[in-house]
Amino acid sequence: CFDFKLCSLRLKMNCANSRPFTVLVEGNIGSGKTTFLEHFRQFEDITLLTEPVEEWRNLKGWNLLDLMYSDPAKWAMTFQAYVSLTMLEMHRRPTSTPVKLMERSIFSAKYCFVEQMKRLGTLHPAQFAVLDEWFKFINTEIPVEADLIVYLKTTPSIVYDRIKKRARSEEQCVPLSYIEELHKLHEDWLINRTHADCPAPVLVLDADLDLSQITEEYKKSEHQILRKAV
Ligand code: DGT
Repeated sequence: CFDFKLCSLRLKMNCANSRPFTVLVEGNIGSGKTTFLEHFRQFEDITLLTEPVEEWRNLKGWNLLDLMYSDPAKWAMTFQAYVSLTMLEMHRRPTSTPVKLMERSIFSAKYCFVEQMKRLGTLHPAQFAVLDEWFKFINTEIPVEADLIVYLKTTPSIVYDRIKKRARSEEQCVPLSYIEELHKLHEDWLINRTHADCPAPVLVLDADLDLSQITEEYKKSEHQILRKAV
């Protein structure tokens, strides 16, 4: 298909430019992004960059994730500013391998989470405007490369149950409606393409499957992520 040919072309160009083939792993909260990255640990020549949640939970002793969920109107801006910084650092981190797999991106932070906070009113329009200007500056002035997006598509009620089961303390107050809205924002960005800017072709996987079946689903992405595509 067209997307696959585009990926192969990008991979060949990357080899010539010696920058890694960069894959962004996206999906709702609890869609299994970390498990997906872990699946690729068995392969050589891949750098796995998991999301810096632990940094968000402990910045000089402050749990910004908890502050954001406990009092979003007060802390959303601070949290989002730090998310942007840590994400940008991951995008720019040099890697010595030909493939780089990254959990989330500055794009999902902007198109899903910041958009959600704007709609909910937890970000004041002026705060949104500042984050928007930062995003535009980064997007035009700092190279943020992406060659493929893997979208772990899920049903909101299924990930909601997973979130309840894993019981991350900060997320206990997250209602199903929040997950449903976040799902729509991922769909708008990656499937309906409502933003002009989707940085790479999108491969959609069924991430509703349970752990006993998910490995087969993940395998469908191997040929596009590993160098078999060259
Ligand atoms: P996984 O492996 O798919 O279960 O991934 P999660 O759920 O551990 O990771 P993720 O990125 O979906 O979410 C981690 C937590 O951080 C979750 O409570 C949502 C929150 N989060 C992640 N990125 C952002 C962001 O840009 N803004 C806001 N407000 N929250 C974010």
